[in-house]
Amino acid sequence: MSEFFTDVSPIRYEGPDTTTDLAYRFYDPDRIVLGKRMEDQLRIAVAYWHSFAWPGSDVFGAGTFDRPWADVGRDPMEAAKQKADVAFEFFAKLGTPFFCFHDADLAPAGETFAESKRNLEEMVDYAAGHMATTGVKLLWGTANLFSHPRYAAGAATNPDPEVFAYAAAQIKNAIDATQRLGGANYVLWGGREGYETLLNTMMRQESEQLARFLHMVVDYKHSIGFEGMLMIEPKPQEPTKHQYDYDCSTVHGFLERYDLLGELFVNIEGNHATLAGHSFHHEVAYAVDNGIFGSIDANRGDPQNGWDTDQFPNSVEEVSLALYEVLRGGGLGTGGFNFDTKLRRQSMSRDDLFHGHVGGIDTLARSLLVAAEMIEDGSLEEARAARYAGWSTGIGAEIMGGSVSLPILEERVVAGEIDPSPVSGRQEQLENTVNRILRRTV
Ligand code: XUL
Ligand code: CO
Repeated sequence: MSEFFTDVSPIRYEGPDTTTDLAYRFYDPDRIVLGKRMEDQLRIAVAYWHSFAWPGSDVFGAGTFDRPWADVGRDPMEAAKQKADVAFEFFAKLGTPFFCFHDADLAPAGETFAESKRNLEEMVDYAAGHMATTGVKLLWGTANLFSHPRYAAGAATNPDPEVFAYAAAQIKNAIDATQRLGGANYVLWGGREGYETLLNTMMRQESEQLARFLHMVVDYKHSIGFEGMLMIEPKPQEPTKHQYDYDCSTVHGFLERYDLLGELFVNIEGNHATLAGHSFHHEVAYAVDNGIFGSIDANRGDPQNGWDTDQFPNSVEEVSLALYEVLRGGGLGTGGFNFDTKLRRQSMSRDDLFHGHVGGIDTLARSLLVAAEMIEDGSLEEARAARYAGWSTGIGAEIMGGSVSLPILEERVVAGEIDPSPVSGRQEQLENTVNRILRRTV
């Protein structure tokens, strides 16, 4: 097997002052942060699709990247094997512990479903071989239920039950592949589970179908003893005009409505949060506070574009705030940080893939150090707790305990026992605290 990234040696931690371009300045896997190795706090994964299956095409132009396995005319299984060789060379040189994949990234579709299944099984065995030699593990697997024309009107939410059935067969095999590779979790991104126009859409019917599909997935997971989390990845739109898994709060309501809470969690993507009009911080805080947090797709959007640009994360402040919430909630569990990131189309040198990941990984590492310092410093938490202190005693505790009614409260207000006075929210002071922690930590 010949080397593909001939100009790049394994990336090492060299510290903040190194002059080596492709080196980690902050990602030091063995460094202990809040009692755990940095590698185990972050659980970083590389996404197979954007980095190896996507040729750098966009809606206006063809692929620009140097990806010989994408050449038409190649034998599809030979090409898939070369792609896997290169992907695992990349994972091993980057030195990160995990990868993530869609069934369609790993193996080519065959002429029939049975042939596609055989291709996937063969490629899963092939990937298992690479995993054994490199020690790279699988953070999660997923099924591509959105690219093939049969899924143009959705998979589980398709008006045609035969498409639902086909998607069910496909997802079963993708879960089997994930289990066979020892995957820590399984993800469902509802790429086209939404609509283009309400004129042809029965929304209620489609939600019932989606719930049925998810119940079948949950039942199957239990029947085969798969122990990882099942996760939904919220996204508000793109490719469809409106997607049902709009954001964390919408997914939470859906899970509650269809009795799926505790079975499904969320995989939160930075750029999906901003597309939904939220901050990344908001989405993570919502999920952690409501017990549905699962994992993260690390990336960012471009403030001038309204679409999913999937850029490498580079804002330590943005990621620190999200990581602060994750750490407050007890850390990542079986989740991780998956680089669901695309190079820009002009980044066509082979080593650009390393530059993108190394910078993104150092951003996560710096953010972890900042978030850990926010926890250890404690002043943000103290201020938040102090703001709500009134709810644990006196009138606050009585209200939440359910022992007082509107008339009782009215009586007390009339009697002058209750006379609230506005208090400062201290926003600027808290923002300054964040900046001071950022500056003194990294
Ligand atoms: C699409 C997206 C997907 C999912 C996996 O926006 O984020 O790559 O992460 O299907
Ligand atoms: Co994603």
